[in-house]
Amino acid sequence: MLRALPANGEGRAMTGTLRPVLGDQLTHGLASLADLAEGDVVLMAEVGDETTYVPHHPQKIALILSAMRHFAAELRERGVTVDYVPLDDPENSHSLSGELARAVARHRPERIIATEPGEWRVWERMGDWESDLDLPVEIRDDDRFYCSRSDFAALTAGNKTGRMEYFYREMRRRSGLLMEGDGPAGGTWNFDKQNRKRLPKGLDLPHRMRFRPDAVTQEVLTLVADRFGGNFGDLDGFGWAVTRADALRALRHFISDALPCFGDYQDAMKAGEDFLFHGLISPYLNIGLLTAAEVCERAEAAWRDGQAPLNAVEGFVRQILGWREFVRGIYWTEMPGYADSNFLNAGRDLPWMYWGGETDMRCMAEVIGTTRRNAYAHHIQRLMVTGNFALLAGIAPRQIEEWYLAVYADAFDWVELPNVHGMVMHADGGRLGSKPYAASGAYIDRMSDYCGRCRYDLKQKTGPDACPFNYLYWNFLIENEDKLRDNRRMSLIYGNLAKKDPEERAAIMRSARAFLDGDDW
Ligand code: FAD
Ligand code: DLZ
Ligand code: SF4
Repeated sequence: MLRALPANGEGRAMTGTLRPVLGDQLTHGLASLADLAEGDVVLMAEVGDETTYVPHHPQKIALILSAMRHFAAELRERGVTVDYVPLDDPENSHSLSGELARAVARHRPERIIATEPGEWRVWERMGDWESDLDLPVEIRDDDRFYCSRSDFAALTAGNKTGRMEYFYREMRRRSGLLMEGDGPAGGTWNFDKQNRKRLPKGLDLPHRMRFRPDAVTQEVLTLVADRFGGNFGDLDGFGWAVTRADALRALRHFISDALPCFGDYQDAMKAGEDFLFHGLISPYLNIGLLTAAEVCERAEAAWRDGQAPLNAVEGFVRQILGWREFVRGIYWTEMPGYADSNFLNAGRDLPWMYWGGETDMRCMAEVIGTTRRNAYAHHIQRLMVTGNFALLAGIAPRQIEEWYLAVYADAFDWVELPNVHGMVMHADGGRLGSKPYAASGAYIDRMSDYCGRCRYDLKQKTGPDACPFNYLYWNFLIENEDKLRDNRRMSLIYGNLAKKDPEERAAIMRSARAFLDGDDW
């Protein structure tokens, strides 16, 4: 059991520096820990505000609290003084700022050094620390990313139309990853066209490494079950790594067993197979157990050693060096206004099926099922099933954003918000992606085996038995015609819509209205 230092700081010697470390900053090389000195204190606090700002999946809370406790123990083993405030400390103020103030009273430090947080909400509060605490506060850049916030702003300044692909190429040049001389390895920057295969029948899938909870994790699981057991999501079967050593094992296992096929089947979905060839490393990257640089470098080494093909390694590196860095840059350059935009004026309430309610749509049931079981779904499931549905049904951006932020173990505002608000909902009017990823049931059928046993008929376009994605797709295009018709990348689709006669359009809109106003979902 971890205990806080006594709350009464009277009579204590003045400490050098107080260094708060947040639950997603569990990296020994963290910028604010770089010059730890004798007499410094690291503060870590489990607080109610962070465990409840959305109804997090219980596995996400357990992962973070257990990883925090393990990280604190590792720091202590290295001789660092850690002041750790557990969730059930009766004196706990349950806010990060409150715990910092209490720790200042205990230790009377000369100054505070922190690393910038991953959320605007926390960043704003950090801005008040200096005046509230009457102490010098230094906030360091989070250098666990390839591209700092200021670098991104400079790189994309005056270039609002700058797209991920352009940014990614620049990051390849700057990092030297997958480069041959001045050009991309293999002669092309992007192997996406090779990376859209369906899973062939009978293909062997790798057995994925999961981790048995140790005594520390068991204690956290009991606490989480007790306090957050009513949140959406299963806690049984918790198998995430909670230490850097285990996260490194998971990474090695991914690179040897799954990375070689990652590219080919990156977009594929299969009922009952939750992980396929994906990395399962985003929670570790996002809380600091792994760094982006080591992950990309190890993947590149696998290609250079002939253990994985270039289309797989490039596809994987692009997700991290390209997308992950790009969405973070968008978040910090566009916040706080970014979250308020609602380009398509979407406003429907999030249906109960997202929180576990019954649905006859097999694809939705599959993706929400893996989310409940694992606090995980892979990218195409998030984008083209639950995300696509929210886009087509016109769900209010804030409600669907809250869902994504709550239910995935890897969800932090800086990465979740641009993916949902921008990539999925097009609520930013195209700042992140040039067009909405809207798709009918045909896409889901092409990339999965979900449709075969669905109660809805993929072949029917309208009517009570038709696949809802079919008419919702066209209805979405009709409803948003004014806003999307002039988008150059939508011209082909709007050309197809123009070919539909008034009767067909009316049937589409009738089916959509009947479905959306009904109680089938
Ligand atoms: P892999 O498929 O193995 O990919 C490798 C790594 O690439 C991931 O671990 C991740 O770090 C990175 N990556 C891939 N795509 C993206 C992306 N679009 N943005 C940022 N990083 C990416 N990722 C999060 O880390 N946190 C989120 O809250 C999150 N929310 C998302 C919400 C939606 C609607 C969508 C469409 C995507 C979201 N993603 C998010 C991106 C992506 O789905 C996850 O990173 C990925 O599924 C994590 O699983 P993996 O480690 O097996 O990834
Ligand atoms: C997500 C999370 C949770 C569930 N709990 C804590 C916590 O108890 N203490 C803490 O320091 N951090 C926690 N976090 C992570 C924070 O929410 C995260 O650091 C901020 O959102 C900034 O990214
Ligand atoms: Fe989903 Fe439509 Fe396929 Fe059913 S038929 S699984 S609703 S895409």
